[in-house]
Amino acid sequence: MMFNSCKQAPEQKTVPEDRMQWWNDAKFGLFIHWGVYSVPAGFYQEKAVPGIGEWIMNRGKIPVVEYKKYSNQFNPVKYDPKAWVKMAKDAGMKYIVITSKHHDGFALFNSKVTDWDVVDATPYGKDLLKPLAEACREEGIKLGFYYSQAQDWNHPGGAASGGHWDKAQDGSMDEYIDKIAVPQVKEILSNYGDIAILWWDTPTDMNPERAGKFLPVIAGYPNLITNNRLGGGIAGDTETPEQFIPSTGFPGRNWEVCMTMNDTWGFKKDDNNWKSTKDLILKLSDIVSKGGNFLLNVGPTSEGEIPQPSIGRLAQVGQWMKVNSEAVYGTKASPFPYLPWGKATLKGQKLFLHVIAWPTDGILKLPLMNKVTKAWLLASPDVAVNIKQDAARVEFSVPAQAPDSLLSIIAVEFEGEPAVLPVPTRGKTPVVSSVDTSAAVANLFDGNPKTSWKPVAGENKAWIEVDLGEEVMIENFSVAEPWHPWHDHGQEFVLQCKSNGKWIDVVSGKTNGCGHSQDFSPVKGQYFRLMITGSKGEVPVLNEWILNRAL
Ligand code: H79
Repeated sequence: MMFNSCKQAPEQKTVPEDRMQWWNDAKFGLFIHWGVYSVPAGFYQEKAVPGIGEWIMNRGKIPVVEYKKYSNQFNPVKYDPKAWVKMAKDAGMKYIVITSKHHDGFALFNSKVTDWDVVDATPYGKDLLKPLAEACREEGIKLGFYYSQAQDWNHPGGAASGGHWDKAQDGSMDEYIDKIAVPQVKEILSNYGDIAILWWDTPTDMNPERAGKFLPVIAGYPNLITNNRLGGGIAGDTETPEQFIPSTGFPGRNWEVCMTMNDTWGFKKDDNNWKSTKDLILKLSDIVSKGGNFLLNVGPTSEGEIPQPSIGRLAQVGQWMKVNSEAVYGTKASPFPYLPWGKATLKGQKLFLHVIAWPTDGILKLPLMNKVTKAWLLASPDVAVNIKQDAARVEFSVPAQAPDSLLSIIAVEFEGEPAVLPVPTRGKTPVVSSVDTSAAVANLFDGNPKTSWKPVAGENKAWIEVDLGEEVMIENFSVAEPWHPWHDHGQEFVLQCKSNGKWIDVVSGKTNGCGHSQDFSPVKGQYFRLMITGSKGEVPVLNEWILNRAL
């Protein structure tokens, strides 16, 4: 069998010129969160425990011995890994990442270093990863393992966000890493054939020394892709915005949005807050238009069934992908900072226009300055799309009706390198109410969403003013912010434009702390000002402030 292929000495392996190539082309993957938490499925002692299902042990402060009893009911007799892989493939997904061990410490594989695994602790008694690895290999789907390296609420010494709640959890974290985490990472990387991705999570209490213990292990797998969550200052290969789509991409970095289809990763029987198929397709479109990947989650039950609402939605996404996947796979980020009607992706001399708001007048405008040679609908390549263009833009005559009720794609062939007007705020030097020494104001306009500006301590309400150098018609405002959704760090803002020497409000609202993008009726102006109020009495923080041109 081919299961030994990873055991070769590292120097025998060939490293492709760009080991991220397949991952960058893939764009769409399936996340699977599966473990003992699917037994309580959101309920402890008949009471609903709020929050994400796989966190039930932590949020419900369930004692170790009691939580462990759930494993007696973890019996996934309906587990059909071939069907799971086929479901992912039919949805247009190119890779799968599954929780080999989540924060509850339970391993879905046969681990020699613990009894807290599917083989030793459940009536099912069989390794769950092996048949999945085989099915993936047969179908040409890449397989990755999620591994919770720091948090482990069952092995003594493992970290717990918020601290331990049971004496049984106490112990040395370094010993836990030496005796459990590092050996288990060796197991998952060597016992299941080629593993494409190792997905770390929540680096609670990690430090460079602890993180460093994993590095020699993963160094043995030069093709392995790892994310940025190991901790200890290790950057990894990918940025991992969780449960939100960043308002900009990450220049110079590979990135992947992971997201749930309802509100939980691990199965919860009362979570029916499913995103619509259309919403999922628009999210995929938004992500790929910014150059990222989409890792979309399912949470199987303890019987081994993926919830029907997930299966149904993935099948519908797959129908859409059958027609439109050319606009997804192997594409690069849109060259347009902003398009009022939708998104775009780029592949060589082709642009794909993801038209969310289909034009009611049959004319779609594109602010592209290159010569366009051809355009067609991906849904019906034979329908002629007429092209008219001047120096500043192209106009496409399209059918009155959108060809796809979910999201229609127009393919466009053009000559040369894409020539597009830059973001009007890029590289400008704003004037601000104040600047904290650690956070330069130029960071707002550098196109890098990882660097920030903030005012001096105590200035909860701050402002920023920019001179665009000339009058520009603006119809969208975006900011990048440093937080994740669960931080709940909304910031209030008012965008103003100077007109005849007076500041006039253009648009106001509140962000969610993960970035914000808002359209408004176009305003023409040279001077814009953003009033921003920090969340919960803190100073505001912004990573980018972008004004986008009207078409
Ligand atoms: O595996 C999934 C999540 O379990 C894990 N990452 C994804 C891929 C994750 N761990 N932490 N978080 C996500 C952030 C969420 C934190 C919260 Fe909480 C958990 C908010 C409420 C429960 C920790 C405990 C913070 C507040 C209370």
